[in-house]
Amino acid sequence: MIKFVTAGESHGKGLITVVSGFPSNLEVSEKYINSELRRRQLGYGRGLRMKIETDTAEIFSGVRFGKTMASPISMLIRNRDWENWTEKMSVEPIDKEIEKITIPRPGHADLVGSQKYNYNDIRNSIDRSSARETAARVAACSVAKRFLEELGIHVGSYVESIGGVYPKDNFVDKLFSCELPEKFSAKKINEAVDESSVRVFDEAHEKKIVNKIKVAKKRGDTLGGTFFVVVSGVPVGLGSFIQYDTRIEASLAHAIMSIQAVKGVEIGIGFEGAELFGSQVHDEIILKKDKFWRTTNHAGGIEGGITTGLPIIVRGAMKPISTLMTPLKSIDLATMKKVEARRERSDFVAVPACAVIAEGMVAWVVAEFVLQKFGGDSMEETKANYESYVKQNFENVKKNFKRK
Ligand code: EPS
Repeated sequence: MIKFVTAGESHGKGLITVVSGFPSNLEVSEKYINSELRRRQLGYGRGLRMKIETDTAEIFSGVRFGKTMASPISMLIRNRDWENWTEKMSVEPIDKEIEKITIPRPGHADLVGSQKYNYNDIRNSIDRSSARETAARVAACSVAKRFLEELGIHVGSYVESIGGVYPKDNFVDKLFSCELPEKFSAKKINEAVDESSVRVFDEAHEKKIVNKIKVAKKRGDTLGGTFFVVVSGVPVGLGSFIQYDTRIEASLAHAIMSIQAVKGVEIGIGFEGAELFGSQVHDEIILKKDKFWRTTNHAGGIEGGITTGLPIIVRGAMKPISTLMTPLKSIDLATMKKVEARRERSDFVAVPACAVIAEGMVAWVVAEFVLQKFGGDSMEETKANYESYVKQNFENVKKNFKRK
């Protein structure tokens, strides 16, 4: 099965990821991965670090003449900022006195990390818990995204709200209709919102959000928001109700919740469904040419832990970044006295980046379930298995249930 690990500190030499389990003969390029990395770096409201870095992945292994060899793919993203941290983040012990960080920021991993790992310097908590790690994730997940594209499965994402600023036109209804309007097909979503400084559809909404971010900046404050991830071209039958850990929405929720600062996730209409009658929630079954379809997609493309063939729709909520320029109260661990939390260079808003990361994580989960179901050591084998299943699925149901 596919796996990835990441390594690296935010202000260390760089980030590394090792990706294994993908079939051979999948076309992968640094150019493709780097364009995903670029998307993660953008967004109005990011801090100065993004001006220092131009994240690029160097493929170290696993790819030859532009195609995977089925061997582990390893990648390195160097931290340009490292040159400013060679002493503070030195691998070897150094003679010089390095100032220790002793004041934890509320909401960050600073305190709990230090309590758990017996650190004597909060820097150790900061550097690995930082969302800088997501650069390595995006690199790893872009292999999954590339893999899915070969099967006609596309993943897109957009920002729904930042700091409670939602679009005037509530197109969420359209998102949950049975046929995604062209605007909401995964590919189109990215084409449309990647142009926007906050990854939203319309300019009026973008302006309102930018103004809200300006207010946050002025206050020395930060903002969170909500985002959607949409997967189109999904086959019926990924995931299963057989065990708790085989349900695809459980894995999707895990993937989204694993992203730094994410505090909520919904599949389909999620929490809204809890307030409605069953008749208002469930998607009626209809026939559409040679497949089963639904009149709506409130289920977000998943019933009984299994994909229905309609687009997968996942919504996530990111809390505001916890580094505040107008700090909250904290305790100095060196004196145990009440103090203001530490200020540190950071982002004011990172919801647009979070949506891109979520897109990658969702692609990873879908690729995982595709490979579990269809297997294959080479792309040719995976594609052949996939295509024969997709072709036969509807006919099999008809054959199995036909009255004699
Ligand atoms: C990030 C790099 C970090 C932050 C951000 C994400 O850079 P630095 O801490 O050096 O300014 O911009 O991380 C956080 C907000 C956090 O709380 O850790 C990145 O590459 O995405």
